[in-house]
Amino acid sequence: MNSKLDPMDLYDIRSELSEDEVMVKDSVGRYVDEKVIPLMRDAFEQHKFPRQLIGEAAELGLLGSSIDGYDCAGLNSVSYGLICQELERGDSGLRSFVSVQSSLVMFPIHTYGSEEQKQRWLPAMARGEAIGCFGLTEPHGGSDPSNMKTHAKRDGDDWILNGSKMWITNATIADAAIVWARTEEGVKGFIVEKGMSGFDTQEIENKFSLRASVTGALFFNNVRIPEANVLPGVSSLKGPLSCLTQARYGIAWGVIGAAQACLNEVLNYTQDRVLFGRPIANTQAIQIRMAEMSRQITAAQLMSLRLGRIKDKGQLSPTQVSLAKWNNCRAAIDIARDARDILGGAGISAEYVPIRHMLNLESVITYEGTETVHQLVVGKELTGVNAF
Ligand code: TGC
Ligand code: FAD
Repeated sequence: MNSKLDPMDLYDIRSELSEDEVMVKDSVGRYVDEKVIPLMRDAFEQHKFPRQLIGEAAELGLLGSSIDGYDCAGLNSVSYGLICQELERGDSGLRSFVSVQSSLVMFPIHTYGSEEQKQRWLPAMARGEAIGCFGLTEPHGGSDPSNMKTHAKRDGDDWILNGSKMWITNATIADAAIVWARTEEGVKGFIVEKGMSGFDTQEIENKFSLRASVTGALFFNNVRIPEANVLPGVSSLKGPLSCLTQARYGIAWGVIGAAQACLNEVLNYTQDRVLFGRPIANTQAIQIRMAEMSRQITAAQLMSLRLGRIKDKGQLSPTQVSLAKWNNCRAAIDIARDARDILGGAGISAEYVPIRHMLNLESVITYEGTETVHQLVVGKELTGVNAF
């Protein structure tokens, strides 16, 4: 590569990072290059989440990394973003695992849980000894969680939970599911433990996307939940939606990694692919397409860094997260699809990364709020009118 600038970082975002943030980025980046990337092609083809990565991610302090105390690393939000970016450069499936464990399971326990719940779950989850999942989406429509049917009723000191959740990352491997249910006192979060009577899970097979990630359904048939397993700190939809804000923030960073992996692949490939007597990298059309990828990646990097700094100041608005989740997922999926095309027929082979990232990004642009949901969140902010 002849570029004097770093082709993955044309605006030198690295120079805007603190020493600690650079250290996090580099150590996770090395881990991904050495241990993750060599596994992901097979994992994707075999439709298996490589569970050996859980212990390694835990050892690196990547699980619940933003939490202070409880054996967690206590890193800032920019560091969490960089972790997501590096992991997703490997595969969206691994980033998904870390997003769910950190933002959707440990975050609500830390933010809304009792001290006893925090002591019981957070250190074990940080060590990767306990795995969590997050149940919000239901089979009849995930975009509108206010229409949830899953419900719980008090019965003496316990609650009785009924209903089902669909499309749940980690569903069948989780020791604890944070399940959001309607109650007479508002929407509450329940810690449903593996093995509780009436609680069942089922894996969703034959996915063409996020194949290196476990996705499943959760079923609750009169599951008796003790009061000690109810998150005491929240009784409204704000509870689950605030978790989504954390996870969406990480995704906005994460997809940059997937896009970088695709750009890197075509930068190399087009130097060696000789057509009509010259490498295709020397043609105007290919250069414009790769320049376009670089433009989109740079814009996404700037957006994410700014978002992270706002978040670290405690001034983040969910609308700002929606804008970045929308923008960056759209950029990444467009880049992955175009990279696939630049590889020609080779682009459909798992030997090259774009098709795997492209297929993964179909999930990433859908989960944590579809593109339309985020567009309407921004529209509502601009106009004051709720158009959902
Ligand atoms: P709305 O009336 O707007 O809000 C209800 C209350 O919640 C507050 N709120 C938020 N708080 C924090 N973060 C957010 N993003 C928030 N959005 C809303 C809001 O201020 C209000 O508070 P209060 O105090 O006034 O009561 O609620 P709505 O029912 O109109 O919903 C709006 C809408 C459509 C944006 C929301 O339902 C939505 O975001 N829908 C999309 C659902 C979604 O994203 N599901 C994701 C499921 S989890 C997942 O996909 C994991 S993938 C994991 C992986 O593998 O990485
Ligand atoms: P729907 O809500 O039925 O949407 C269908 C279409 O309608 C979409 O195109 C949507 O944009 C559009 N639409 C919706 N509202 C409007 C409107 N007002 N105007 C115009 N168009 C509209 N959920 C969890 O709770 N936990 C998890 O761990 C989790 N992991 C996931 C992992 C994977 C691999 C996938 C694919 C999904 C996961 N989800 C999870 C679910 C995910 O959040 C939902 O798929 C997503 O929120 C969309 O819900 P839906 O699939 O029911 O689509």
